Amino acid sequence: MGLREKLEELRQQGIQEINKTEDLNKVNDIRVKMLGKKGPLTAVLRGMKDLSKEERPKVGKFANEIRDELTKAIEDKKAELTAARLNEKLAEETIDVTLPGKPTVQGQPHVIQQIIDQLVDLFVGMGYEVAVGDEVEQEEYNFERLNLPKDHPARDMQDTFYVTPSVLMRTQTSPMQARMMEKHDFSKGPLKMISPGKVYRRDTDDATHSHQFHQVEGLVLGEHITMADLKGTLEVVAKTLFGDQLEVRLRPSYFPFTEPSVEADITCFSCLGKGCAICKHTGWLEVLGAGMVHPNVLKMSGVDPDVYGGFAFGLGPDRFAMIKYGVEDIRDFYQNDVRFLNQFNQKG
Ligand code: FA5
Repeated sequence: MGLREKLEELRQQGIQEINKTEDLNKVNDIRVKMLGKKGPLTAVLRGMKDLSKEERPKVGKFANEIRDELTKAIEDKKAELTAARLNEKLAEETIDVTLPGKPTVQGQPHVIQQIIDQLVDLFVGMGYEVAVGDEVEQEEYNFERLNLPKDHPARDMQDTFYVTPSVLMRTQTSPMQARMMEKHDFSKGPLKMISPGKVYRRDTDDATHSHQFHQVEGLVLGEHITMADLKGTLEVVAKTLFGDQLEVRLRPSYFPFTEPSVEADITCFSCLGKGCAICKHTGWLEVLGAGMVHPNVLKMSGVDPDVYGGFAFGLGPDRFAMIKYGVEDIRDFYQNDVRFLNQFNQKG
């Protein structure tokens, strides 16, 4: 067989092999096999030295044409198979945009935080500033500065978690009274502040007591502020949160840092005043303590009690939430049961 025929045979064989392969890796093998240094085409070209001078350029030209043709066929095949592979992949990954989406679970503020937010809105609307204190507090601010010297029997009312002998988990938000009044400049007007936050007590947990709960402290100090202002303010709070259905009563009480002192009760939501286990058969639920700020407290924070005075209160948003939503056990707020908490989804 002459070189020409051999070349022609290689061409046909090559084209056939390329055409029938469906595997991208094999296309590369074919290229190496046909056109590589050890391949038949190179071998044929090596044999050209035995050809006559006239034949050599013709066969050489033919051989080059075949190499170009095979190279092109290989490149075309490669492109075809690459495109096919891509299309296959795209088809596999097709997204059905008509499928319903997965709903994103959206959280919401805790129900007690919702009550605090409502209270903050109400008081900010009445011109109060909001001050947030630390949950870890110095004993001095939590007790001494509130007219509760060491060994004062009233300390027993708030059994305390101590961190060090002089640092504790605050038992009330009242330390913020002292912290705010000691830095207030009365020449710029009265002090009106609320301070929401968590407090801690070694209380035995029951339906209305938790060892960790919330308070919102309120303090208004200035000239000519009376108990009537306190009563009016508390009535606005009760009306805003509970509407007109539930009654509020003020009852004389005792706090070392207020004189006179009161506690406010709201009609028990469960028995509507008849008496039940939740209200310990009194018909009322205690929601806050309040009073006119004691002169000693003012003096200790550098405020002249002969010129300035006013009222303070500390209310329990946990109890507010119980009353507003008819929750019979305060501990439910702290168990993180999403089924319970989702009932208070503001978005409905
Ligand atoms: C106080 O803590 C005073 N600091 C309140 C105060 C402030 C009086 C300013 C005068 C002037 P008392 O211990 O009563 O007071 O608590 C206030 C409110 O916190 C209670 O009315 C109640 O709503 C809530 N509370 C008290 N203990 C608990 C508890 N263990 N669990 C849930 N709520 C509680």
